Amino acid sequence: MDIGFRLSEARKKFFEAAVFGQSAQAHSIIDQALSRGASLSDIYLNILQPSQIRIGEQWVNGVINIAQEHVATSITLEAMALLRQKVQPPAPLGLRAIVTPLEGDQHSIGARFVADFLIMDGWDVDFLGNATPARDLGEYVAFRSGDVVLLSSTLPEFLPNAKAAVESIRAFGSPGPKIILGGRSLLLAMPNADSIGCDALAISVFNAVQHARRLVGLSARKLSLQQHLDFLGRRIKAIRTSQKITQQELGDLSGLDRTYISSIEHGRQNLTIGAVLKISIALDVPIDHLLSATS
Ligand code: B12
Repeated sequence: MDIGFRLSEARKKFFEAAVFGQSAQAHSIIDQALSRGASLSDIYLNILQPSQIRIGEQWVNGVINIAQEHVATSITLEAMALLRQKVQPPAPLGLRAIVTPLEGDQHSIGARFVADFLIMDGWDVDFLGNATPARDLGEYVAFRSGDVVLLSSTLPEFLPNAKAAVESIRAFGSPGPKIILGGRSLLLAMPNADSIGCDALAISVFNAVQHARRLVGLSARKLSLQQHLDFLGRRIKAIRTSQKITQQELGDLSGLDRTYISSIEHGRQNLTIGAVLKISIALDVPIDHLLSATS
């Protein structure tokens, strides 16, 4: 990537264009990032996702209103549609994945991310953009002979709908497709895969791809060290912010420097197992909760 180009600058500019409805400006920022060497994955995870999270923070704090959230979300969706046209998937796998938000959950962008990362991995993907009622989902999956179904859950209150979705899919015959449940709500409430009846739980898009491959008997694509560090950093940040503690407070609780915490969260620190352990104790989560999703 062009060393003069900074994803953080593109992120800031994209966010500002999106919340003010400047669609053409937002798209040219994405084009510029691409032309300066950013990968599709960089753009999704380091520009679009953080921009959506910032929208959520500003919306909750009353800095932007719901109309600005709507226009920004729609500009993000447009940017993703344009980026999808640039995907050059590897050889098609000949396998179909069906991706949908859970019934009741109106958040669809995370599901769209998962769908697009699967496309980049060579899957045929049916993306059901809206929260799909369990019964209709079961019928659709059977009709399309899906190999893997990925259910996306953002709000924990709709997690119980995962069980109904799984039962409906399984009712159409055995063994049926493999089913993966994932999304932001799993950071807040880790359900039991067996009681829901799904084959895997996962949080990141990389895990979505890895589990989907594993469940259909394909070898998992190895993640690079940088992808592991990026994921671990995002995971720590998500748990820290969900607990409403600052980087300084996490530093104090774990005995690590605030700047060190900041570089971990940005995926710039190749940290030791000892440091991961200190952070897991400070956040009061098991160490494998931080590491498992990266394995
Ligand atoms: C845009 C948005 C909306 C839009 C959604 C539009 C759309 N088409 O998606 C609208 C306006 C509809 C909306 C509504 C609501 N929202 Co809202 N929303 C957001 C916002 C700002 C962005 C969501 C987003 O696009 N994130 C970016 C994506 C890429 O991230 P992601 O979803 O986490 O997905 C990633 C991973 O989770 C993972 N993943 C996702 N799915 C899957 C699936 C599998 C299988 C796997 C492996 C991985 C995986 O991969 C993705 C890439 O890394 C978030 C803020 C935030 N922090 O996310 C709030 C947020 C999620 N919303 C929130 C709330 C409270 C609501 C409402 C209840 C508000 C209200 N009072 O009405 C309603 C709920 C309506 C409903 N029934 O669902 C809260 C949730 C709080 C909580 N309890 O967790 C948030 C966090 C805002 C906040 N800070 O309070 N929202």
